[in-house]
Amino acid sequence: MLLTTTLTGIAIIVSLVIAMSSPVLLVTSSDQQQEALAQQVNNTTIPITTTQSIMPASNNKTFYVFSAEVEGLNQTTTRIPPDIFTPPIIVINRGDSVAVNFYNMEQEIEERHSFTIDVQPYSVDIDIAGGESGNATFAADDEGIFPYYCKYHLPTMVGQLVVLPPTTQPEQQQQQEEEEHETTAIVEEEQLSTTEEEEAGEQQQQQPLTVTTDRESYSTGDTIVITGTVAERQPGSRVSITVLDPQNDIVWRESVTVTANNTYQLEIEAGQPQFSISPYAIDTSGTYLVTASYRALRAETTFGLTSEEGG
Ligand SMILES: [Cu+2]
Repeated sequence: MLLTTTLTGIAIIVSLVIAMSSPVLLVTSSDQQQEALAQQVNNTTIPITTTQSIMPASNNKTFYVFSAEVEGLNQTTTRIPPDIFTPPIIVINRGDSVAVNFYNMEQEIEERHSFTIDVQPYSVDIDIAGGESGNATFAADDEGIFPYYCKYHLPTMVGQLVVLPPTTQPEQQQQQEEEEHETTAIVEEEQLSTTEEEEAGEQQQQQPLTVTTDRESYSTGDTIVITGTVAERQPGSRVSITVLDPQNDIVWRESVTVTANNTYQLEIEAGQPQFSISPYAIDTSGTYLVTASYRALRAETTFGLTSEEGG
């Protein structure tokens, strides 16, 4: 008898939870059950608490991203690699804390893949061998669409990090926007009161990020040496370097490790593509733009190329 009573009690609590989440069920319940429900509601509030805690508001977003392959792609005729990301799109809100767990699904250890974001303010580089996994966490500080890519499988292995506005109430949002406008106004005032000379002096003292090439211009076959410095370094810090050709096509995209004395270096042979499948190389005459990205920082320089093929 005691056992039966206990079981009945559990059954009532279970049906109470179901009834609360579905008003239709409440309507179809028998009178007896409804009486029992009314008693339970008076006696305990446990099921109500349980129902509320099922959906906690959280700004922590965790994603699992995998390397994948398009089956049946003919690399020889298409001249593109079959490698892709799954998923190709990650959607978050500004203010979120994001964790990305990246899995290299290759069986061969030499088949590396990377999950790389190097558009400010984001700086992520999970670069792993076949069969490995790696992770990165970062705060979603800026709204917008930011590309993520694999350093080894452009142009196909790319994706988009979509950062939407925060999911706050309209009143809160308005307040935030007003605060942002005030901050912007103050910054503008400061910039106006600073003379160009003062700015130049400050930059020389503590350049947070620099980039330079060893020469101003090169010819086909020359080695282009890109070097630079960072002011603040942590073990494993990497600088991402992008080179745009005179037509604004990306001809090189690579990240390099910052050494213990806060410098970095990348050597590129003019005329050679970064990957055998890449349609672009530093091989047409004109001015090239070099951009170095490091955390939220960005630095630029240019160099010229005189193509021996007369291109
Ligand atoms: Cu890859």
